[in-house]
Amino acid sequence: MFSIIETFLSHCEKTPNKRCVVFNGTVFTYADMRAMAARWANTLTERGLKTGERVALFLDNSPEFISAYLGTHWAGGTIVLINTAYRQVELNHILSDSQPRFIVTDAHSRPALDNLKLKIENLEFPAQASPHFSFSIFNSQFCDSVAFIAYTSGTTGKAKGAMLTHRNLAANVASVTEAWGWTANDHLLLTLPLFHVHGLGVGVHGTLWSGASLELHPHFDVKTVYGRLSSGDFSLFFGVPTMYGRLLSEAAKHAKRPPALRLYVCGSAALSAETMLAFEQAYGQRILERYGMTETIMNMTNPLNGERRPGTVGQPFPRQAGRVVHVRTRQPLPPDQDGEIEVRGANVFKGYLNRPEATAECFTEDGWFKTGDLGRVSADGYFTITGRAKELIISGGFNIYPREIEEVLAQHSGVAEVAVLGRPDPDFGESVHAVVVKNDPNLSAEAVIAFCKDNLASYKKPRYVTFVSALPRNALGKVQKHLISQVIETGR
Ligand code: MCA
Ligand code: AMP
Repeated sequence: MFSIIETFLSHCEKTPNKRCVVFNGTVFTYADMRAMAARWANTLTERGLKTGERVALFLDNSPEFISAYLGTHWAGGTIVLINTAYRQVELNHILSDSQPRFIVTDAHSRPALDNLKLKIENLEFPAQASPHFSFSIFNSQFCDSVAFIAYTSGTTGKAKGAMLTHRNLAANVASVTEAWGWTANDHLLLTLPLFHVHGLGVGVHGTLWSGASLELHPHFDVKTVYGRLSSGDFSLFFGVPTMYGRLLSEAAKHAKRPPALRLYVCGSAALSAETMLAFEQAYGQRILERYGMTETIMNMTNPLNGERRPGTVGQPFPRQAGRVVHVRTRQPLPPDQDGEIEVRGANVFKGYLNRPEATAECFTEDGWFKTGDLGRVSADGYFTITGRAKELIISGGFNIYPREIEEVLAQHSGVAEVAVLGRPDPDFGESVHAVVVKNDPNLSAEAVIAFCKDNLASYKKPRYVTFVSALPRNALGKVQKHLISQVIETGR
């Protein structure tokens, strides 16, 4: 099995003049992207990057993100993905845990790094790769080395670095491109951030694997996206439910619907059956919903041809398996019974960086990965996600761990106690609600929100803050979050 970088390079040989990435109206062909990737590989190697050493990307969407990613792999390095919204708390943790040899950033994102105590040396970027440049680091061990580390949390509040090997990525992209009939003729409109697995592991990998092309946007802007979809240039669009909700509202403002795409795909959070059916009315096409995770990339999909069943995430991708087990006995359950979803396949990650116990805990003895998602499977094999065993808020497709916000807010001198929970939100699906017991009678909701924003990524800040006199606790002193809504209602 070949890696993403090897497959990309073979497309560069065969179709050098084909468009690969379009950004801000500029077309980068496969040959252009190869030259850019080569410059990165060359620079990193000349600067002493050794096989297996880490390069962190702290970059927004751009062709440079993709070329630095490919160049690092070409030089034998491992990528560390970092959301550019992250601030001091997240950055300190990720950088000290992953110890990258280099961090690649730009003028826009760099100020967040300047607050950290890092020894920064600016890297001169050569105009082009040296003429003697020739890399061929690929060997039999390459596919089992770590391609990227992406941070994702468990219930502990501290993010863990999920390590995915080149083999994991290749196995999954082969399954995804097969299931969705992705070919070199496809052109994808990609507005998802590349520092998470949806944008990178599905959008970019699928494109490079198929020898296809993508138009990359720095950000999802609904008016721009609607305009671009109306151009008829695209065959594929991938988004999170928030994006589809906004596209629905946008369509209501226009008399004419955009021309048909080959495929609209949705994931990262649950797509309501209502949005799915309303989208079909407005755009004339049924969205294909699929289910993934950072640790496994893509797990399940509704079919390309066949019934796309609203409210379900479909069936395992080719060469992957899924099952539902009892949450305590861990025994497989018959159809239609609720339990925890487990998955298996060559796509499943190698483990969490520096955390052998957490890695051991998330696998069964016979090698199934415990997703922490609750659900059931129908007699004809369609999986439905019904809830989560892990404590997690998914807001607009971004994962937010209540524990991380609680830990930050607990450090505020005006906060005596705090519990953070998800609250339904029409735009983001769920949003963050902080329930606070004050130490300081003058503490305001605005101060609570500002304190979060100073320390964490802005999207994690509470959208709602409620002050209460006490939090409900059980006999062991554990906060009982399911009772908090009653506390809020009675104001006790
Ligand atoms: C932005 N803001 C948010 C969110 N996004 N607040 C809560 N939830 C969010 N998701 C806040 C910003 O912090 C900022 O606050 C303000 O909104 C405006 O920022 P802007 O970026 O302009 O926001 P937006 O246009 O509303 O962004 C919405 C979005 C974005 C386009 C839906 O959240 C997004 O790109 N989501 C995709 C996430 C994703 O790729 N997830 C995949 C994870 P302030 O102004 O106060 O600073 S991978 C995964 O889940 C697995 C593998 C899978 O299955 O795919
Ligand atoms: P992440 O850790 O960012 O990779 O997020 C993965 C989580 O997103 C999964 O464990 C699910 O809880 C959730 N998720 C992804 N796709 C879907 C979907 N189609 N429906 C419901 N939840 C989803």
